Amino acid sequence: MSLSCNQLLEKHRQLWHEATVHPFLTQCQQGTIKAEQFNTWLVQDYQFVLEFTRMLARIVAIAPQSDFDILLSGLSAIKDELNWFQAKASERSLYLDVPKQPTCAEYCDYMHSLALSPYPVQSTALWGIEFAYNQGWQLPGTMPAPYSEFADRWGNPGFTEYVKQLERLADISLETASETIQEQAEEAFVTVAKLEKDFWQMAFNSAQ
Ligand code: HMH
Repeated sequence: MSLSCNQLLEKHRQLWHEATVHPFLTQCQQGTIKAEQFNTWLVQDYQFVLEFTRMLARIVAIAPQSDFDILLSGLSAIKDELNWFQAKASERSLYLDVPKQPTCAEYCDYMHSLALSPYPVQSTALWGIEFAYNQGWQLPGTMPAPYSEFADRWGNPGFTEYVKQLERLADISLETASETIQEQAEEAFVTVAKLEKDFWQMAFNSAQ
């Protein structure tokens, strides 16, 4: 029987909860997150997105042509996202060219290592990464300014639709994948979930 994204969510419900529900996000929603915590997240996530861009480009390089439309729309949206990060950092007088904290570096190294995995594994990881932010930023409910803009970036209907399309691509690729590759895809999903949780915790820990 073939594995699906939905099965992964059901099988690893607790882990997924920890990846998408965190005091960092709850405190954004309550307006009580400290500037130091939010700014740390912002600059580290910019570093993350730079590496994520490369990961997505490598996925395009091995994707079936039928997946190009969706993947290329994602790649094109990232161009806007990187510019947006630069604008947000500038508003906050933040310097973006910072060293990666160990957790961010670990996540970036992991994305790099995925290049060695077959398409169904990379496709599942891609969906997991995007779905984590799509859910994480939406689950707390309406956020106050200035956080509403961040919640909207990953929670807006267009992005939600994009993530659904990524789920479909991953599901289709898993349908014909061998059992070994399906196991690798599950491992990738679990790793992404753990790294997402660690990433929130990294930013949250930066408060004095
Ligand atoms: C840590 N995970 C992290 N950062 C992001 N920007 C996303 C997922 C969504 O692209």
